[in-house]
Amino acid sequence: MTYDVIGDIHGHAEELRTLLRQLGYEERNGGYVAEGRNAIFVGDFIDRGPAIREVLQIARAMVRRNGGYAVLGNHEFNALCYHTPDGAGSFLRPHSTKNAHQHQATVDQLVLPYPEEWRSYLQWFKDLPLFLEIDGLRVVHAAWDENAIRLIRGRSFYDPDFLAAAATRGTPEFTAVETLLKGPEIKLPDGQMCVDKDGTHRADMRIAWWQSRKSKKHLRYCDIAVPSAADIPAIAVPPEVLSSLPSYGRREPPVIFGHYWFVPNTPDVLERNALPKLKLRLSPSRIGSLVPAGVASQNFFYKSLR
Ligand SMILES: [Mn+2]
Repeated sequence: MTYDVIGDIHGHAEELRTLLRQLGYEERNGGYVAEGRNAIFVGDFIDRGPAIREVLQIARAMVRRNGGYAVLGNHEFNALCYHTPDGAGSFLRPHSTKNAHQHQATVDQLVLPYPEEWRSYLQWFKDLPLFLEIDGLRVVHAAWDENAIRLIRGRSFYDPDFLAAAATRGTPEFTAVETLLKGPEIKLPDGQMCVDKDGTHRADMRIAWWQSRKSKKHLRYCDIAVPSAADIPAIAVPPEVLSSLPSYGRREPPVIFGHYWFVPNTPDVLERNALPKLKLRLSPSRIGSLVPAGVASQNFFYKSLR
């Protein structure tokens, strides 16, 4: 079986269709099929783009009828929380201006005009796993972390208590789900701030969890930040912080993830224009192609662990 891994689509159905056709898939039963091939979606189907409903129709059909795979993205998790009452007059994800803005395209295109259908997608999101292992390949939306996986293994968002715990900052469930779907972060030293891609000043930074840090005792904040930016301090990370960070060993199975926006030449990460290399580095029987889907600025990444 050849797997086609498809990254964060975010409502870009036209690009998704083009991509599937390019890969040799043909439309059938609302989804797409190709002999001897299967799609793996890494989550983030909704928000942003112009054709969110269509993306969900295609992806769900492919997973349900054609044996495709999908994991949950942080945008789907956020939507579940956004539309679930918290029992105290609000929702598990508050309807703040920022949260509403992030989810607006989905609300306009799907939640309001097709409420029944939208409810069926909320149910489907609950079916999606937070992590997957297929044929020696690992798949997760943002970060593979054994501690997080151990904690949530066997649990499902059909369980309202689990969903509520995962939406409540400070619980172990919140931390685990946050790590898998958004990736690990640490505080910058001495109250320093950095500016993220949206221009927001932040006191914490995302870390490159896919690094193997085994033999590296002395790393600076700028060495482990993702994306690396000029305003991340070149100060040594204290050993106790370093040892608490998730990392990914070189001997662990290949892991595929989406979510991140990388700058070109990020070390150890292959980007879309490195596709020919990828085929050399991973058996083609495992992965047919590794392709970005959706907006050009959000690429899909694969980390070779050899
Ligand atoms: Mn994401």
